[in-house]
Amino acid sequence: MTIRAEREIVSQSAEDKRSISELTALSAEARQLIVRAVHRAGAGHLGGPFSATDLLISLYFDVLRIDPNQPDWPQRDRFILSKGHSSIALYAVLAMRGFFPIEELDTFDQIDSRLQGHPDMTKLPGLDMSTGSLGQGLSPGVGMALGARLRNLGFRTWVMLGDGEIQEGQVWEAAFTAARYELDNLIAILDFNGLPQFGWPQAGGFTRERPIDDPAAKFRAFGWHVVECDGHDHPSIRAAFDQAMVHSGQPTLVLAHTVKGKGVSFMEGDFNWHAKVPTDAELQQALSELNGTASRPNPEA
Ligand SMILES: Cc1ncc(C[n+]2csc(CCOP(=O)(O)OP(=O)(O)O)c2C)c(N)n1
Repeated sequence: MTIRAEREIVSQSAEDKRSISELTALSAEARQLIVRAVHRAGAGHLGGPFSATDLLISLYFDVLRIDPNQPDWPQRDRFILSKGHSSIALYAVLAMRGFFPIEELDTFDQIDSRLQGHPDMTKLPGLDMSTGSLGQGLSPGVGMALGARLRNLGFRTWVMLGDGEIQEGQVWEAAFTAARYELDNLIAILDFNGLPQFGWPQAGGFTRERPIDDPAAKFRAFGWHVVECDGHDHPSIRAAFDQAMVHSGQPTLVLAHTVKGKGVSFMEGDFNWHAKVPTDAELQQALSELNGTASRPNPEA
């Protein structure tokens, strides 16, 4: 028998809601912070963080019930970045949202930094799970959602997955369990950019890894409700999140169609930018492309 927790509307209050133009500007600002941090660190990922940026901005500035001044607030919505290699996107958004100073992004991936290449929840406030080994984030998400139900807490648990990541078998064990327990307080977001990393080496470089076929059908077959959106269009993202939040009796997958490297012309759709550090010239070009819509002026322009 399923005991459903008392549900309440857990999105942010009306005064916190942002306009589409504000969200778009925040996305551009986040991408600038991301590319600067990776360039400064001389390491990190860009393709996956850029495909996830708009989804993260929508969550943290428009949807999640969170309080940066109380990162351990028991009623907060939980968020797990299962594709943990995209940590710099989450760090940028957390910093912009006030969880820690934006200047701390300069320490990304340095020894003793709280901002490691993969998220470490024992170090950084605002993280609900440590991730990085792909395939492992949905399982604790199921546990959190079950815990919320058992304690009659109204929070939701959100988990972001990569399409390459869902080749991992553990994802499907968790997906099966979530549907079996009708966890409608669990929402997975698939950042479906269709470019995992790279395929097999061959003369002239790596082959492109074949994208996973029809993930919507697979999640539906496992008992999930599925909604699709354009993962770079804020109204589309928000509509999908709204649908996910009101659906009952099943967990929901938000299948977000995205572009790897989104926002910088020479990175878009090129798996070589999965984890590549821009040169000084590439950084400047990226910043100037992103600068047009950023909400704060670029200090390096
Ligand atoms: C278990 C595991 N195997 C391999 C890796 C190395 N790895 C890091 S990112 C990545 C590709 C992930 O592709 P995808 O999930 O599509 O992420 P995105 O394209 O959004 O960056 C791989 C294989 C890892 N982190 N964990």
